[in-house]
Amino acid sequence: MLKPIILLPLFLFLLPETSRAQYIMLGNAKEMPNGCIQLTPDVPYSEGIAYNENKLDLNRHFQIEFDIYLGNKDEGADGITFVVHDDPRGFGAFGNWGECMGYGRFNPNGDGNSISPSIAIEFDTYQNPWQNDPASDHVAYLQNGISMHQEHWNGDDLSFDLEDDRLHSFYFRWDPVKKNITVVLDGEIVFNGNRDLMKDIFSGKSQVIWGFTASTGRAHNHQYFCLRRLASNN
Ligand SMILES: [Ca+2]
Ligand SMILES: [Ca+2]
Repeated sequence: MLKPIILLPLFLFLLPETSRAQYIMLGNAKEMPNGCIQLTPDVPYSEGIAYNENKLDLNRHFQIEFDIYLGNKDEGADGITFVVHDDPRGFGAFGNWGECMGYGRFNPNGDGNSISPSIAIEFDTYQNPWQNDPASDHVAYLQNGISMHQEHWNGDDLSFDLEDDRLHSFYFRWDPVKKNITVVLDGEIVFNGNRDLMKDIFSGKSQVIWGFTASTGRAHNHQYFCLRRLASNN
């Protein structure tokens, strides 16, 4: 077990956009009475996306903390992605349904609809062999609308399950000096990697859109997210 991460003292300044009504929502996304944002209802073939109105600045440190809910049926689908993008469609960008979770495309080598340029963290609750998914639920780092991944995190547990009718705490941290991404789920590091996002992904741009995508297919689950904290060293 990895130890919980101690927050860096840099993250003292709360970003202003913490009120609930500042998401641009597509598809089946909508605000819930409790202030959380639903991405998909518990029905087949649903897709929902919610983007924060305020872009991120990749020149700054930031840490984005949310709770995510992935449903109450282990046989459900498909999962949620946290996405950071500069797609030419801007706040209207979306990817495919089902295993692509509203983010990616079915064929990694094809040019089907997907969100790009981008990075994403998927919280995947349904095994799709075409995307190289393990039998368990898992987390994976994705780039440029490609849902297929070579690596994943499931805690080395083939019974790892995120559809347990619970909120799961998650944070995404960006360090612009070290060019480092850290993702923590329920207190464990599930991704840590160095990427020069501005140079290698976003063609030098520092202002990028961020939010969440989700979808269902034949199998389905209620899926939503709730803000915990946004912090930046502005
Ligand atoms: Ca599951
Ligand atoms: Ca999947």
